[in-house]
Amino acid sequence: MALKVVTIDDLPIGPGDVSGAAVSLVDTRGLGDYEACMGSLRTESSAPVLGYPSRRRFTLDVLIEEADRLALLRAEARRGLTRRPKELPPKWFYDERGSALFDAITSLPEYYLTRRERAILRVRAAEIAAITGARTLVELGAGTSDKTRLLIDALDAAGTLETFVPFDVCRPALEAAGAALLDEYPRLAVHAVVGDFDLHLGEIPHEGRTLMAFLGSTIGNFPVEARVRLLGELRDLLGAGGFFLVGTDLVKDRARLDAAYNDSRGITAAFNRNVLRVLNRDLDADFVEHRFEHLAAFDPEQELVDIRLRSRVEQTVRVAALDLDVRFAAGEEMRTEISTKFQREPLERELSASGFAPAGWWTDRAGDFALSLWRVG
Ligand code: AVJ
Repeated sequence: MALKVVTIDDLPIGPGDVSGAAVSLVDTRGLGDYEACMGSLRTESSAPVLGYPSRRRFTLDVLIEEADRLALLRAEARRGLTRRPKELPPKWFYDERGSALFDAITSLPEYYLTRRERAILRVRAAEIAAITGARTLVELGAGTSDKTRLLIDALDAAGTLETFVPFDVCRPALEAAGAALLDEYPRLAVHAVVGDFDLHLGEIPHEGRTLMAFLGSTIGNFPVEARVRLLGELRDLLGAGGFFLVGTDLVKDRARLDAAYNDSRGITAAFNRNVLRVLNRDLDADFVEHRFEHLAAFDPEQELVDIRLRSRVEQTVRVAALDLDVRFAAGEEMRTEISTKFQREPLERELSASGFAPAGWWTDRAGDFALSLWRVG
């Protein structure tokens, strides 16, 4: 499949967002393998996968098509833009450009999360493989399954792993990752599922001892009620004996949290404002990016980083696909994401209440990030 390789120079970032000198400091090696996803009209055909020699080991279930994706965006945008305070769900950040911007974030000096999680996985993957003995590895929000290779390696070496089930809303990423994994692991079957968290979790296939991984502290995007609901669904899906591995960023010094979401190069601000471009393109809206300011601050009460866009001026934005005019007061804030920060005991209580028993808790040396393993009791 002809993968489009996105380098930071290709990113249509305006001069107001990021200075050229700053951009060149970002490690661009990870910026590959992106195709259109959530926020884009383009979907790629599955022909390259169907024509792949190892196709017998590759299955792709498409549970959400482009028309469904657009219907979902319309519904969620209408709901978010007409409620008070306004908000937009974070999943709409991740079109091709947004995914590339997030990848750039993971290389920023201020953004420690990805490096810490990878460091933990490097040290602990073999232990996780030994405890779980998993035959099926499911990955929620798999994307290109970059860090997951450490887990696959360990489970493959242990000789238990038969099937990898990456679940994501981004079909091209799953196709590309699937093809690469078939080459790298000749014994592995890949059963990829294109779907949405809110709609299709129940349709994730899993056979035998299953390990479900939810990495990157993506669980921090869920408000507490939705998170508890999700945990219950995952427990039901896994059934007794199933394992859940989750990456969680930990509560820490406020200055470091604020810095991680307000990087000096403005990449996070560009990532945040990218949701406006997605609405412009997919819903025929006329947001002007620089009329919105990026805000991110740790809220110590709720223990989350609250990420918003603040209207710099009074303005009315037209969203033609919704036949909607959206008025913003000067200074009005619209939430675009929460990034919850966790502590061990409350997290243990929450998972126990959802039917999970602790089976492992690992942090990096600095205690910044935790990877924890849970068994359905
Ligand atoms: C991908 C949801 C884990 O919350 O840290 C990074 C997204 N937003 N910078 C996070 C994000 C702003 C990220 N997650």
